[in-house]
Amino acid sequence: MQITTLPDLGWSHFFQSQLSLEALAAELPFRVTSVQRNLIECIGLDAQGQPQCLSLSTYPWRNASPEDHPTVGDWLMVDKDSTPLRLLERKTLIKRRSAGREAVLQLIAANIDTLFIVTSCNEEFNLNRIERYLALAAEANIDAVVVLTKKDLCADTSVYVDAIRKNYPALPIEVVNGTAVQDVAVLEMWCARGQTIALLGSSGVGKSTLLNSLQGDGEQATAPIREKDSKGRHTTTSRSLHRLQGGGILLDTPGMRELQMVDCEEGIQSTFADIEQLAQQCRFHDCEHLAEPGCAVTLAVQDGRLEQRRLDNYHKLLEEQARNSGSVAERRQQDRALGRFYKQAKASAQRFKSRD
Ligand SMILES: Nc1nc2c(ncn2[C@@H]2O[C@H](COP(=O)(O)OP(=O)(O)OP(=O)(O)O)[C@@H](O)[C@H]2O)c(=O)[nH]1
Ligand SMILES: [Mg+2]
Ligand SMILES: [Zn+2]
Repeated sequence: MQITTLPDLGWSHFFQSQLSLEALAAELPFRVTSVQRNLIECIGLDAQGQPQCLSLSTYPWRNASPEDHPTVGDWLMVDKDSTPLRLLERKTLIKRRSAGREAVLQLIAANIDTLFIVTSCNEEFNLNRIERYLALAAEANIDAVVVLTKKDLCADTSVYVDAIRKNYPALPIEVVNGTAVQDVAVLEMWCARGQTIALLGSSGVGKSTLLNSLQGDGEQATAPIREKDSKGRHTTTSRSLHRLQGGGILLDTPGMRELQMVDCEEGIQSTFADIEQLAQQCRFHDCEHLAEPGCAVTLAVQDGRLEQRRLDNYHKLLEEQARNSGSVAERRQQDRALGRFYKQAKASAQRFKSRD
């Protein structure tokens, strides 16, 4: 598909308004399409307005905190010699605590307009996981759509739809056979020109299959899931942006084993707004909804208005985000202190040298 203008890549007034007249004359915006360990791929228009891909091996602010590093979906300003200058302010940002022991932030994507939460009508389906993704979207202020795949392999998809609808009556849910081009057409209303959509979901749910069907002639690799437990084989291994037939931009992601919440308190609170509302009727204003007398939340569980599973997940996600936010903040401080130490060491080495 031809790229002739920046809105074809998702450019909008939000980004344009961050540029001075001088910047508009001297710099060019490029959209980050993939980030490998030491290589950032971007796409934009050159000074003549022709599409151009850039591969950047470095950028001047490499030592900045993790949140300031380029991630897929970012807009990067470069000068006429293709030297990266700075990132534009993001409209939205999806992040997690990185997998592994180190308490560091990992950016998943920037400037996403709609999140497709992909899950399938089989054993993979899990309400706790859907709530986790919903909280992530809510925190980032991104509209979410649940895409239920593999309807062709399921006798009754209404069980899955009803389970979600029960707590989220207004949430868009689309049930599709991801391998059928005519079926995924229901998703096109979110995929118009200028829109950026991200796919999130476990390995094997059919994210890359959706991409291929939405592209018409997509070539993203896909692979069958394991028969015994419906688990995927982690076929996609990195995040990448793709242009769709309808004009939108789609981010395919690898199925993540672990999507640990960080800095996500408000997102969790709005995802569990029913619990937050019940909590206002608890006898104690600092009620933790565990075993306190006069707790309106546990009462709702007892009389069947609230699922115990949902309350447990609410507690779990809040605890997890508090723990991760604390350790990530601590790590941030340590990094800053280390940064200051290096700076001082460098300055005194220079002073020492200039005395020679
Ligand atoms: N019958 C049927 N098969 C599907 C559907 N969606 C995906 N598949 C199949 O499921 C398998 C896994 O699909 P992928 O698209 O590779 O899954 P993924 O989510 O990209 O997985 P990772 O890249 O590992 O994260 C492939 O064999 C697809 O053909 C569907 O709606 N119906
Ligand atoms: Mg894939
Ligand atoms: Zn309570």
